[in-house]
Amino acid sequence: MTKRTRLHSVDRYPANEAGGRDFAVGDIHGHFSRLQQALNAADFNPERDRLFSVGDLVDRGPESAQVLEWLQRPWFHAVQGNHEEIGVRYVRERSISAGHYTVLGGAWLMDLPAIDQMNIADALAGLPIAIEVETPGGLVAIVHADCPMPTWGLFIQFLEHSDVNHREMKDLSQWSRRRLEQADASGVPDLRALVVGHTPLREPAVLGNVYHIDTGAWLKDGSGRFTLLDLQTLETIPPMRGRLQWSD
Ligand SMILES: [Mn+2]
Repeated sequence: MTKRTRLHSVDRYPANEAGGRDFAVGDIHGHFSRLQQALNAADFNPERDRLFSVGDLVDRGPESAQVLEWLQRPWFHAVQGNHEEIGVRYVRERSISAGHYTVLGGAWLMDLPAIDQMNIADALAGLPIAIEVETPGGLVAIVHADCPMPTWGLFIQFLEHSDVNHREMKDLSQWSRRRLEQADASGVPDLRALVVGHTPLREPAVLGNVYHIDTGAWLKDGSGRFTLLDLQTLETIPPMRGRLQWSD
């Protein structure tokens, strides 16, 4: 009864030694064609550049089933978002109802043959909660929604070593909007930058050293776009209008 599978917590990447660029991108939600267009516009070079996703690769958009293809690309690395977590729960535990999952954009998965559902659930379950990337300016970290502890080091230590309240900490890291709601600009002291998505914004928002980069490329009304954050320069493509620090 007490079967406990250790969470796949953190993947670590050394600095880009191919001389290329490292980008982070916000929530994709099944819009891989739009993502490819954004990469083309940035002259993304798959031989040298790397792309890190804040998660929520699937649901809502029309191309969610391409997720396995993208996860196999050697230059593409993603953390697990709350939508990946929900998909895994639907396939493995049925702990979310079909009706609820449909509302969240999961019909594409429910429509697939069981074997495909299981393969996708395996891939999504294997995604890390956090990614760390070394850059010349210091450590940059990526998580779907937030670092829910006072320091990154404490959070990672907790993810990797603690058995207590593990679930709650993971949920906070994938669901929290606290920093934006409270306009909390205190940042994460032991990182150069933390990059998150989860909350669609008209413009990227920087709160302290926390970069919120989901600019709603997946929104149905077409009002959004992908923002690519260069992890070495912390500049965005397209460029931010001014250097947006959050204000009220
Ligand atoms: Mn999300």
